Amino acid sequence: MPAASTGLAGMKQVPGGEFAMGSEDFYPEEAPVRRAEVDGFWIDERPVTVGQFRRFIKETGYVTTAERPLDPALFPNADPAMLVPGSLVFRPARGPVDLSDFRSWWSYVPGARWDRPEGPESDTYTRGRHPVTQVAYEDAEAYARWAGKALPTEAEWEYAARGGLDGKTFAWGDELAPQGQMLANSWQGEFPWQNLMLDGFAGTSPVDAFPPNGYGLFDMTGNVWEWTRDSFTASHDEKPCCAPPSNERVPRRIIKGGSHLCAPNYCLRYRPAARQAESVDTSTCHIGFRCVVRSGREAE
Ligand SMILES: [Ca+2]
Ligand SMILES: [Cu+2]
Repeated sequence: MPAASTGLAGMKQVPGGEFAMGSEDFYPEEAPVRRAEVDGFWIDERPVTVGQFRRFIKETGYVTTAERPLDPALFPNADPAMLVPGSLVFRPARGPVDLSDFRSWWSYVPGARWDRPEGPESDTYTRGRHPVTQVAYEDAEAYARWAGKALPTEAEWEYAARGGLDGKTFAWGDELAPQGQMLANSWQGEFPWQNLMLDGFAGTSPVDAFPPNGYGLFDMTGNVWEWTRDSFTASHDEKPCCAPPSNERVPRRIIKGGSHLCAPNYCLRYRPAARQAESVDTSTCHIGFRCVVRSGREAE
């Protein structure tokens, strides 16, 4: 079927099938490895970009979660002065810090939003081809609805990320950097202070900066975490992750793929099996999303 006329431009068809979901080699929340099955679907080749999101905002006037006032009931311990629209911004530490205290690198920045991801002084003029960030779950859902699409389930996302390579650690095989070549945007060096940028990027990267996986999908690993529609229900303790800890007063969804903040000394989540809980109202500078279309239905 002609993709452009059915709203499937920029998407790839992923055949249905069965695969080994999860991993037993890294973090407890990924285990056990189990057989999972997905029906065929279409998925965006790339994360939704700042440019695409800008078009959505222009056409709909949509106001993102980060631009709305906060509900004090959800943040009983917060300084009232901080209950103003804003979002979480990563700032590298000056040197080694206690990795159990995320406040050493996450700051709530009033005025940070999708087009000013680091706060009012920042902009996205040169980042139209970077993934949009500072989007909460509801914002991703609103975009998907507008585009006639939907958000992926975790199984769909992981199946797509594996690109047909069943049971491998990474989306491209079992080695992080084959022949020394970085194949995704993560963090090399000691998080959160020493960003060696062996992959060429300190923060986000253009959505086609790294080779696609076996299904022709870009950035299924690293760059930005991606929202899935599945709720996070595991009962294990949360292990340290580059994503800010979730607020348990708020429903949580699963994010996948890891980000430019995943580092060997802290968060080995640049893998298809990796997963993390995130509160639906949280937006940060390293969470974005991509959409799916199932059976052509969402695009009709
Ligand atoms: Ca990087
Ligand atoms: Cu991480």
